[in-house]
Formats: sequence, structure tokens, C-alpha cells
Amino acid sequence: MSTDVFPGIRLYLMRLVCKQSVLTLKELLTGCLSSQIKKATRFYVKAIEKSSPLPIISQEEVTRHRSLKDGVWVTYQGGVYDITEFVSIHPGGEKIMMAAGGAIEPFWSLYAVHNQEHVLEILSEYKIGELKAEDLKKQSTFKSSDPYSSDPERHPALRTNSLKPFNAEPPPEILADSYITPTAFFFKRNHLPVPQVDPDLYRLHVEGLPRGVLTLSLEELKTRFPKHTITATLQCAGNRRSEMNKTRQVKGLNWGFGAIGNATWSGAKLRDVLLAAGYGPDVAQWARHVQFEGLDKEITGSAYGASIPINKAVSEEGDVLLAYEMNGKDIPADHGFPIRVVVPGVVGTRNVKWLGKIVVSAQESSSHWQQKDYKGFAPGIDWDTVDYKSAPAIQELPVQSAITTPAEGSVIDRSEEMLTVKGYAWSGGGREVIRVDVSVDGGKTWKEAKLKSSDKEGDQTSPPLGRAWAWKLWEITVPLPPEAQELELICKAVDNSYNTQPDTFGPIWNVRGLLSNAWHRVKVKISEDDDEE
Ligand SMILES: Nc1nc2c(c(=O)[nH]1)N[C@H]1C(S)=C(S)[C@@H](COP(=O)(O)O)O[C@H]1N2
Ligand SMILES: [Mo]
Repeated sequence: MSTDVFPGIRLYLMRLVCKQSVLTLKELLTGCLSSQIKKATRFYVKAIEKSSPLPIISQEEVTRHRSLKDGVWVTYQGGVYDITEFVSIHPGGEKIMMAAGGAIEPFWSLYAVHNQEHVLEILSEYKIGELKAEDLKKQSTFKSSDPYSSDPERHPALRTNSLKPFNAEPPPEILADSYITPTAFFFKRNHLPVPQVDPDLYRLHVEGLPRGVLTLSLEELKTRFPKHTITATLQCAGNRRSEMNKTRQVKGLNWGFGAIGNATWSGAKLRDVLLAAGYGPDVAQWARHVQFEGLDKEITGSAYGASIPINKAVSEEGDVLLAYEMNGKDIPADHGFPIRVVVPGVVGTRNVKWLGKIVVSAQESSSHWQQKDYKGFAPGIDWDTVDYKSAPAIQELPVQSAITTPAEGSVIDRSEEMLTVKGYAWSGGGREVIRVDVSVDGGKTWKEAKLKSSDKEGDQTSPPLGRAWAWKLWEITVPLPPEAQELELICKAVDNSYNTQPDTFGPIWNVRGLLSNAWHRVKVKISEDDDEE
């Protein structure tokens, strides 16, 4: 059989194969085929594909076919299809004409009804060739007019700060309900569209070492290196920005106090991978930073990137992971599938997701996010006077805590007599939170909350010194002050370096609203019990 089989002839031949002369194109299109015919069809199509490799067709040629007169050609996943015959009887055929001469995928994502198996089966009957490989590559860069169309589904309970790129946090009340933050509710902070990565084609490149580039597949990362698991809290530098913003306006997404979460992460140690790539005392002479590049890219083609100091990366006690699991499952798309860096104790932004490249270097990452963002400035510096070169990139975060229940503005029933206040507390750099002080009278008097290191009641185990990567949850139950109509609840944490949080935002105000860790204050009302009045 020749390689340029026309779809009409194929259909005719197929009818013969099926020995079913009553099979019409319409039946094919509506998908109402008997399973026997379907089987025969598949068999036939496979047979044809084996016996006659389809011709390679250039995008240029496809583009010439965009009318009923010249023929209507489209591409789908690298195949070229002549759907002229189909268009004339397809309901809403005009719409499909928009795809003529180009890729059909973006239209299918708009009209999701098409993503059904029988439609794919129908389409397969019209295949006339394969798109030239280099044209296919180009296609993937303008696959869709909306680069966010392939972003994953998200839980509707999340509070969305921005949809494209997707940035969202959980309702904060749930944070202290579970020591491990459920993945679906873990805050999501994306600067760009979520890249789609085929785990079989995924490669991690380790560069900058004298031995040359080390390239690892996902499988190799999982099998060549021991699997380590840590529990670590991840916090965005912009967590609690909305509170600082109330003092004086700052620039950035208006995060509440939910841009923080605690998860278990499993993967290879970055240290082990760097040693395998040739890191040693000679390299230690000049290497100062480890740069990471994500597979998410800007329109300009530059990738998301960040770097961390080499000492953190290679230290046995640094616990930096190239993680492939989050809370015991493959890392989901939003959190960096298939590999993300987890740099425990270090600001979220350096925990690069969808990791594509690691570079050992004498320099920090040159990325926008390392150089022109994620730095702290004095309260007097504004947008006109800021000089990004004048401040170091944020790495370890300061001590932080917040009240998750009760929520701001809630009404507490006087007859309850007692009030339970709950929250989270964490510090950067592996410093352990050793105390959380709580006030229910606006800071006049303080009581110590009970700390928890897991969901187990009264679990107060301490992590190894300097490796307290995970937060503590805390809780305290206090009598309601008898006279008060309104309470101002406050919490502040102390870490094992005796660092504590500042009382107000004014003195730590900075133009980007980062490192926002003043005392967390929550106002609640007390309702009188009607019966007693
Ligand atoms: N490749 C890539 N990595 C990234 C980001 C990103 O946009 N792209 N965002 C960073 C920021 S600012 C934060 S706070 C964390 C958020 O991680 P999460 O979405 O898993 O909570 O990822 C960091 N890593
Ligand atoms: Mo962030």
C-alpha cells in the first residue's frame, strides 16, 4: 500500500475489513459503533500504520490547507489530519474551521466535550501524516493562546489572590487543625504558568563542576541516591503582607497569614547529588552558591531561578532535598512535579519547583527573583529610592507565629467561660520555637501556650539542634475576662536563639511587604448570654 492513502479510501477499505457495508461516516462520528466494529477499526488502523509509515508533512504545507476547496488539515499531538469530509457534517463545523491549517489542541481545551475517546478514534481515521519534528517543537511554544490553560485543578476552598499565575492560600482556620498541612490546602505560589513535564522525558542537569555536566533521569534520582524524608515548613516571604499593608501601602500580592504550610518531603539529598557530580575540596575553593533553574519560563524564555549558599547545599546537616514526594505522594503539578528543591529553614522563593538545572557557581543566581526581588529594605526606602544591589537576598527567615482560631471578628459566647486560642509558630534557619506567649488583653498580661511537635497530644519532642525545620502548633485555653466586651488576642513566638517578633509593623515596614512578622493581633467580641439578662 502506498504511503499517501486518502482518508476516503481508508474508510472504504475499513468497511471491507469490517464486512459491514452499513457503517456510515455519521456512525463513526457519533461514536455509536458496536464494540466489534471498534475492535476491527483499531486493528485496521494499526495494520495500516505498521505497513505504511505515514509521510512527514511540514507545518507550511498544513497551513496551505484551510478551506473546503483546498482541503481542511489540522494537527493533533504531532499527527496531521485531513478533516475536509468531517467538517461538512460536523455540527458547528464553522468553529472547527478556526483550527484549519493549525493545531486543534487549543480549541479542544475550549470545547472540552471533544476530549472523549470516541472523538479521538474518529480523528484517527483521518490521519494522513506526521508533522515535521522541528515544526512540532515550535508548536509547543504557542500551543495555546492562554499559557495557563493547562494549569491543574485546584480545591475551591482555597482563597485565590491571583488566578493567572495561580496564587492561593487556605482558610487559615484549618492550618492548626493538622500538623501536616493537607496538600490540597497547602498554599500555592506560582510566578508563571505551571509547566507540564513528562516524567519519562524529564532530565535534571547538574552543571558547573570540573567533571562536566551530570544528567539524571527521574528514575536515576530515585534509585541511585538514598531516599531521605524530612518534615519542613515552607513560608513565602510575603506571608502576612496584608497586615503590613494596613500600616502603609506595600507592593505585592495581598497574602493573609496562610502563605505557610508544613509537609513531609522525600527525595535525594542535594549533597549526595553534588558529590556524585564531582563536588569536592577543590571545588569548595571557589564555589560559593548553588543556582537552581525551574522549567517554568517567561515569554522571553528566561526560567524561574534562585540560588542558595553552597554551605547550606553541601552540609550534611543542611537537609536540602531534591524532592519527588510531598506528604507521601508524587509532588503534584502545582508544587513542582516531578522534582522540586526543598531548602528547609529558607524562604519559599529559593525552594525552586519543576527543577530543570542545578549550577554550582562562584556567583548567585542572576535571576530577577534573586537580584531584583525578595530583599528587605529600611522603612525609609520607597519605590523611587530602592537600590536592589544594596541588600542581600533573603535566605533564612525570621521567627514567625499567628493565631489561626478564633478568627478576626468572631463572636464568643460569654456562657462558655473559657476561650481556646490556637495557632502556628516557626522560625527559619533550623532554629526551634521554644515558646509562644499569648495575651488576651492586648498585651498587658501574657501566658505560655502549649506547643505540639505533631498531632499527638502533648508531643514535645525536640528535633536535633539547628535542624528544627518544621513548625510547632500551639494551643491555650484561658478564662474569659469577666467584664470585657471585646478582646484583643496576641501571640508572639521565641526561638532558641531568643529571637522574638517585633510588636508592630511600623519599624519593620518595607516597600515590598516582606518578612512581615510583627505580633499577630486578632480582635473578637464577647456576646452576653440572653437568658441571664
Ligand atoms: N520554578 C518555580 N519555583 C518556585 C516558584 C515559582 O514560581 N517557580 N515560586 C517560589 C515561591 S515565591 C514560593 S513561596 C514557593 C511556593 O511553593 P508552593 O507553591 O509549593 O507552596 O515556591 C517557590 N519556587
Ligand atoms: Mo514566595
